[in-house]
Amino acid sequence: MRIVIINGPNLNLLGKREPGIYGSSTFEAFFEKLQKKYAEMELHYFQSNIEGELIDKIQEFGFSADGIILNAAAYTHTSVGIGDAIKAVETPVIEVHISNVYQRETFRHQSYISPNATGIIVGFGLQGYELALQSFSK
Ligand code: CA2
Repeated sequence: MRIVIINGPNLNLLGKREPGIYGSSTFEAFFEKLQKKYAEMELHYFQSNIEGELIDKIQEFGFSADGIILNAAAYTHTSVGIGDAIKAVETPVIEVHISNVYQRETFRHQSYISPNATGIIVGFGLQGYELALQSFSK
Protein backbone atom coordinates (compact mmCIF):
# COMPACT_ATOMS: atom_id res chain seq x y z
CA MET A 1 0.00 0.00 0.00
CA ARG A 2 1.59 3.26 -1.17
CA ILE A 3 0.20 6.37 0.55
CA VAL A 4 1.29 10.00 0.46
CA ILE A 5 0.47 12.65 3.03
CA ILE A 6 0.47 16.13 1.50
CA ASN A 7 0.39 19.20 3.75
CA GLY A 8 -0.17 22.76 2.59
CA PRO A 9 0.95 26.20 3.69
CA ASN A 10 2.25 26.91 7.19
CA LEU A 11 1.90 23.32 8.36
CA ASN A 12 5.71 23.29 8.53
CA LEU A 13 5.14 25.40 11.69
CA LEU A 14 3.31 22.60 13.52
CA GLY A 15 4.68 22.12 17.02
CA LYS A 16 6.46 25.46 16.84
CA ARG A 17 3.59 28.01 16.96
CA GLU A 18 -0.08 28.08 18.07
CA PRO A 19 -0.03 24.79 20.07
CA GLY A 20 -3.49 25.63 21.47
CA ILE A 21 -5.06 25.10 18.04
CA TYR A 22 -2.65 22.75 16.27
CA GLY A 23 -0.93 20.77 19.06
CA SER A 24 2.68 20.58 20.19
CA SER A 25 4.15 17.83 17.98
CA THR A 26 6.09 18.61 14.82
CA PHE A 27 4.75 16.79 11.78
CA GLU A 28 8.13 15.16 11.17
CA ALA A 29 8.10 13.56 14.66
CA PHE A 30 4.51 12.41 14.17
CA PHE A 31 5.29 11.02 10.69
CA GLU A 32 8.24 8.99 12.05
CA LYS A 33 5.89 7.36 14.57
CA LEU A 34 3.39 6.57 11.80
CA GLN A 35 6.13 4.98 9.68
CA LYS A 36 7.14 2.73 12.58
CA LYS A 37 3.57 1.78 13.48
CA TYR A 38 2.53 1.10 9.86
CA ALA A 39 5.83 -0.41 8.68
CA GLU A 40 3.98 -2.62 6.19
CA MET A 41 2.85 0.49 4.30
CA GLU A 42 5.00 2.64 2.01
CA LEU A 43 4.40 6.11 3.43
CA HIS A 44 5.53 9.36 1.83
CA TYR A 45 5.32 12.90 3.18
CA PHE A 46 5.42 16.22 1.35
CA GLN A 47 4.80 19.76 2.58
CA SER A 48 4.83 22.96 0.60
CA ASN A 49 3.78 26.56 0.99
CA ILE A 50 3.41 26.86 -2.78
CA GLU A 51 0.11 26.03 -4.50
CA GLY A 52 1.66 24.77 -7.77
CA GLU A 53 4.00 22.42 -5.92
CA LEU A 54 1.02 20.87 -4.14
CA ILE A 55 -0.74 20.37 -7.49
CA ASP A 56 2.43 18.81 -8.98
CA LYS A 57 2.63 16.36 -6.06
CA ILE A 58 -1.07 15.44 -6.35
CA GLN A 59 -0.48 14.69 -10.06
CA GLU A 60 2.76 12.79 -9.35
CA PHE A 61 1.07 10.39 -6.91
CA GLY A 62 -2.45 10.63 -8.29
CA PHE A 63 -2.13 7.87 -10.91
CA SER A 64 0.12 5.42 -9.06
CA ALA A 65 -0.40 5.64 -5.28
CA ASP A 66 -3.18 3.83 -3.42
CA GLY A 67 -4.16 6.89 -1.44
CA ILE A 68 -3.57 10.59 -0.91
CA ILE A 69 -4.14 12.18 2.50
CA LEU A 70 -4.43 15.91 1.92
CA ASN A 71 -4.47 18.83 4.31
CA ALA A 72 -4.36 21.73 1.87
CA ALA A 73 -4.52 24.14 4.85
CA ALA A 74 -5.60 27.66 3.78
CA TYR A 75 -5.67 26.61 0.09
CA THR A 76 -8.60 24.36 1.01
CA HIS A 77 -10.77 27.46 1.13
CA THR A 78 -9.40 29.26 -1.95
CA SER A 79 -7.83 26.95 -4.51
CA VAL A 80 -9.84 26.03 -7.59
CA GLY A 81 -6.56 24.61 -8.96
CA ILE A 82 -6.13 22.09 -6.14
CA GLY A 83 -9.83 21.22 -6.35
CA ASP A 84 -9.44 20.56 -10.10
CA ALA A 85 -6.35 18.40 -9.47
CA ILE A 86 -8.26 16.21 -7.00
CA LYS A 87 -11.00 15.79 -9.57
CA ALA A 88 -8.49 14.92 -12.32
CA VAL A 89 -6.53 12.16 -10.57
CA GLU A 90 -7.52 8.51 -10.10
CA THR A 91 -6.16 7.94 -6.58
CA PRO A 92 -8.72 8.42 -3.78
CA VAL A 93 -8.12 11.51 -1.66
CA ILE A 94 -9.01 11.88 2.03
CA GLU A 95 -9.26 15.50 3.17
CA VAL A 96 -7.93 16.05 6.71
CA HIS A 97 -8.05 19.11 8.96
CA ILE A 98 -6.39 19.16 12.36
CA SER A 99 -8.85 21.66 13.81
CA ASN A 100 -12.63 21.53 13.58
CA VAL A 101 -12.97 24.10 10.81
CA TYR A 102 -16.74 24.30 11.45
CA GLN A 103 -16.12 25.77 14.91
CA ARG A 104 -14.00 28.50 13.37
CA GLU A 105 -14.49 31.48 11.01
CA THR A 106 -17.12 30.99 8.31
CA PHE A 107 -14.53 31.33 5.52
CA ARG A 108 -13.10 28.00 6.77
CA HIS A 109 -16.45 26.26 6.17
CA GLN A 110 -15.94 26.43 2.40
CA SER A 111 -13.77 23.71 0.80
CA TYR A 112 -12.72 23.24 -2.82
CA ILE A 113 -11.44 19.75 -1.86
CA SER A 114 -14.54 18.22 -0.24
CA PRO A 115 -16.73 17.78 -3.37
CA ASN A 116 -14.22 15.38 -4.87
CA ALA A 117 -12.77 13.82 -1.71
CA THR A 118 -13.53 10.21 -0.85
CA GLY A 119 -13.83 11.20 2.81
CA ILE A 120 -13.27 14.11 5.18
CA ILE A 121 -11.83 14.03 8.71
CA VAL A 122 -11.86 17.24 10.78
CA GLY A 123 -11.15 18.18 14.36
CA PHE A 124 -9.24 15.12 15.60
CA GLY A 125 -5.81 16.75 15.71
CA LEU A 126 -2.95 14.77 14.18
CA GLN A 127 -4.90 11.58 14.89
CA GLY A 128 -6.99 12.52 11.84
CA TYR A 129 -4.09 11.55 9.57
CA GLU A 130 -3.88 8.13 11.23
CA LEU A 131 -7.64 7.61 10.87
CA ALA A 132 -7.29 8.44 7.17
CA LEU A 133 -4.42 5.96 6.88
CA GLN A 134 -6.48 3.25 8.55
CA SER A 135 -9.29 3.86 6.06
CA PHE A 136 -6.88 2.82 3.29
CA SER A 137 -5.54 -0.24 5.10
CA LYS A 138 -8.74 -2.32 4.91
O1 CA2 B 1 -7.16 22.63 10.77
C1 CA2 B 1 -6.45 22.48 9.79
O2 CA2 B 1 -5.78 21.47 9.58
C2 CA2 B 1 -6.33 23.61 8.75
O3 CA2 B 1 -6.22 23.02 7.47
C3 CA2 B 1 -5.09 24.38 9.12
C4 CA2 B 1 -4.87 25.63 8.25
C5 CA2 B 1 -6.12 26.47 8.22
O4 CA2 B 1 -5.95 27.55 7.31
C6 CA2 B 1 -7.34 25.67 7.81
O5 CA2 B 1 -8.48 26.51 7.86
C7 CA2 B 1 -7.55 24.51 8.75
C8 CA2 B 1 -3.72 26.48 8.78
C9 CA2 B 1 -2.44 25.75 8.95
C10 CA2 B 1 -1.50 26.65 9.70
O6 CA2 B 1 -0.69 25.83 10.50
C11 CA2 B 1 -0.03 26.40 11.52
C12 CA2 B 1 0.62 25.53 12.37
C13 CA2 B 1 1.30 26.05 13.46
C14 CA2 B 1 1.35 27.41 13.66
C15 CA2 B 1 0.71 28.27 12.80
C16 CA2 B 1 0.02 27.75 11.72
